This record gives sequence, C-alpha cells and structure tokens, in this order.
Amino acid sequence: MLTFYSDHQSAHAPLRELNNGEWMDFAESPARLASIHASIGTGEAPRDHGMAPIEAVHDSEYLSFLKAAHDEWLAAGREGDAIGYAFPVCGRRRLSLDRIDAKLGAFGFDAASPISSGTWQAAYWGAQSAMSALEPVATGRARHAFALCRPPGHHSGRDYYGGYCYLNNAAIVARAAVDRGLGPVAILDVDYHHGNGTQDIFYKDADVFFASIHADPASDYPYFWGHGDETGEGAGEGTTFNQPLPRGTTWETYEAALDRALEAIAKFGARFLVVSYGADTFEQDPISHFSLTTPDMERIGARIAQADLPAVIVMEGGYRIDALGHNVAAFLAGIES
Ligand code: SP5
Ligand code: ZN
Repeated sequence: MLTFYSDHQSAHAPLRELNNGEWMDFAESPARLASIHASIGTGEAPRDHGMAPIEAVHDSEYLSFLKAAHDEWLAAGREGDAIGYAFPVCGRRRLSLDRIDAKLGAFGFDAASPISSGTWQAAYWGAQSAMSALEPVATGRARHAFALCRPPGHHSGRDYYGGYCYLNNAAIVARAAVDRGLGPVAILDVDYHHGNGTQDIFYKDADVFFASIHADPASDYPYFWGHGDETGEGAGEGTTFNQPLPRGTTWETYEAALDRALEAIAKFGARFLVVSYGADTFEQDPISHFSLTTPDMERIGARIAQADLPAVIVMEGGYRIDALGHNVAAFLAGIES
C-alpha cells in the first residue's frame, strides 16, 4: 500500500497523561511508529501542501494558539509538556485570553493531551502526510493510499484539541476531496473511540457523510458525543450516523455494524471514502475494551474494500504497541484484497 509518513511526526513526545486521577505514561507514544514501520516500512515523505488545507478545516485563532502554545508555556517559566487544568464549561463566550493556562483550557477539552515542544511540527507534518495520500487517489494513480498520521486527529475539532489529537487529518483530507470535486465524500471512523472532532466539523454539512462505530459514550471516552441520536443538523441532518457498541464487542456484532455503516454510505451516494483507522478495537489494547483479533482487522479492511470506492486511510489510535504493526498490516492487507 502506498504509504506517506514524515520523520517530523516523531517530534511529538509528551511524557505523561492524567488518567483516572493518576499520572501514567503517555499512551500515544512515538514507539507506535516503530512498531508500524517494522511491519509495513516507513513509506514516502509527504509533499508540503502548506497551511491552506489545514486552514480550510481549523479556526485561525486555534492554529495560532497551537503553534505558539509550548513556547508560551516555557515563557511562563514552566518546564516539560503544556497541560491545562481549568476548562470553560460548554457555551462560555469567546474571551480574549492572555494566560497560557487559560488558553490551554479554552482550546482543549481534556487533561490527557499534553502539548510538547514538537507537537506543532508533528501535527503539521501528519496533516501533510494525509494531503499527500490524497494526491495519488485523486488522480487515479492509486485506488487506496495510507497516511501514517501521528499524532492522530479524529478528536480534534475546528477550534479544539483533545484525545491525543491536535489537527483533524481525516477532516482535512475530506474537505480537500470535496474542494477538488471528488464528492460526495464519506468518512468511516472505525477507531474504538467516537470521532467527535470529525463529527463536529461536518455536523451541519451536507457534502460529507460521517459514519462511526465506537464504544458507547455511556461507558467510554469521549463521553459527551457519539450517541445514536446525534444525526446532524440543518443541511447536514441525516449525514451523521453513530453506532455505539458495548464493551466486549466481538466480530459478529462489529461486522453487522460495519455492514450498516457501509450501506448508509452507499445510500448517501458517496464517490470517495476517507477511513479513520484505529487499531484500538484490538482485544489487548491497554485503554480500550472491544474484543477484535488481528484476523478481524483484515476482515474490516476486506469489507471496506467491497464498497469499491477510492479511499484514503488515515491512522488514528491503537496502543498495544507490540501488536500495532501487525494489526495495521492486517487491516491494509484486507483493503488490498
Ligand atoms: C485517537 C485516540 O484513540 N484517542 C483516545 C484518547 C483516549 N484518552 C483517554 C482515555 C482514558 C481511558 N482510560 C482507561 C483506563 C484503563 N486503565
Ligand atoms: Zn481511539
């Protein structure tokens, strides 16, 4: 599979995250990349598409914040990773904020997504990998391409970060695909967690269909999005399709949900597909609770390939590092089958 990846993407390396009231090692570590590289290689370096495709999805004030956040953290006399601790509840008016702690709270929605010195660089080049995977698929040179994005993207919205995500790579590709006249575009999100950022970005949008299969927000992160009754709004009514599944889900239940998602995507009339792929549905994932196996990853890929759409696959989560490369390779083998 044609793969895009930049070494800059390993520059994002926070040390710890807050989990269940305690500090734990940051789960979304650069070691994830080594595991994937060992299985599928490092791929091609992306071409720099600049800021325009990122600005087409993200708010300019948010991008200015993200670029400067770690420098402002150091300027405030801090060391290590920038982490917020005070968050405005939903619906507070937009304030002109000066203090870095206030900005971290205003633009982030959790305390588990630290900003390290290399975060902007890694996120920027991850987005460039996504844009570079679009090119060969858009021109028909390849039917599928894989963007080995890291950090992941699907929890990041127009003006916020969270869930280890800073720039929404899948949304950036989907927006660019629509702008190139490749639509209607569908995004299929098969990460264990609901892709709340992607959902928010396209919630009122009729051009992009968003289908997600994920752990029930009643039990799992990100808690506040991903329910079955979130179906889109305004012109986008009916273009969001959430299927929350219980912890312990195995292939039989998952496959039925996948079939429903792909049926809905076909009914929407999609001509182009973006897949947010997370390997955290794996049975041994340390922070997740589905029971899919490595052969199931290949089955997911094969089922998606049956939809017979040109597709860009974007890497999202997956934290069982010793199995991650095998799971990614299995999924991509399924796509190519
Ligand atoms: C891209 C992606 O997969 N982001 C996931 C972000 C999850 N962040 C916090 C999850 C907290 C899970 N706590 C489980 C504790 C198990 N010991
Ligand atoms: Zn996830």
